[in-house]
Amino acid sequence: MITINEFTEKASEYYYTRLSSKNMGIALKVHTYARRYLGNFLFEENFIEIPPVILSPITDPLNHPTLDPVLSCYGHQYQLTKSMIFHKQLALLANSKIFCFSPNLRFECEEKADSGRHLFEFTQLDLEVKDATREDVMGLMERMHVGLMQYCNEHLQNELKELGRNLKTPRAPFKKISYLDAEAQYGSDFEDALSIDNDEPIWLIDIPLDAREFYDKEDPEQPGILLDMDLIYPEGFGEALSGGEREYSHDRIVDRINKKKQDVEDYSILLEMASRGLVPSAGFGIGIERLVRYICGFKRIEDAAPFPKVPGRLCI
Ligand code: ASN
Repeated sequence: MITINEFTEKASEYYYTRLSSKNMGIALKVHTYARRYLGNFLFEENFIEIPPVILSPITDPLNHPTLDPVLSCYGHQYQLTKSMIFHKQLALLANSKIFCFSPNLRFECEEKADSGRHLFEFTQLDLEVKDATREDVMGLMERMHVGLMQYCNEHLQNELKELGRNLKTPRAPFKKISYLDAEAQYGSDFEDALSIDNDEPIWLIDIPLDAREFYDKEDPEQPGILLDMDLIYPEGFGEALSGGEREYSHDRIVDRINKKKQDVEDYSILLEMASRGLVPSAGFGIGIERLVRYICGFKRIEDAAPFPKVPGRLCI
């Protein structure tokens, strides 16, 4: 364990050098342009922006273990948001298309730092659409992504040149591969191989039930397979987003929580709301720092954030 004095000395040099570098100036400009483009795009599509939720008794259980930070407030237990999945579903009672630039905290294991694409605090653009299918939101993402690449090439020409980045604008529709086909082709650790092997973004679809959380909808035509998807960036940059159609009926949600061997008690508020009636929907979340890293062509995600939270490290 590093002492606070050692940390202060090392950290001040690290942050001073990075923050005053030319690349950080460019990364923050790319961040600004990307957020502005995405927000405007969704505004034009009649989406309503909802404010982020930081603390709640319910948050995304995720499908992999992370340390659960719990905070006691006014005698109640709150968690820090890992994703706003449930709040998105609930917000659809107010408006039929919603989005949020949502700060998330996921205390991942230290080894995740090696991937170059994990931070334990990050922002995702999380959106959800009432009565939409998976294909509807995939189409929305394709239009938004293609538009953003064009926008960056048009407005950030000098910055991309300075970084030596040749940012390709892909053509929609993007290729699709099912989870089981990807596994058969590349082995169980297929995400990197799939990303390296493609020079345009590629959809990973039909993820098996045990590989994802309980809230993604099971395909009635393929039991055990979910109506969900990831988008994988090309050139080895890995996962860009994940999303899907959602379970919204009380009994289906209970069944899926039980299948995951999770505790229905932990989701009593969600279940109570579901018994009053939730709406069918589909949506996804795009990691913003990963997006900035991709646009800039950086090797590591730290370079895409001014105050990156690297798993296992003390960060400011
Ligand atoms: N935001 C993702 C979704 O909409 C969930 C996640 O971040 N795990 O499916």
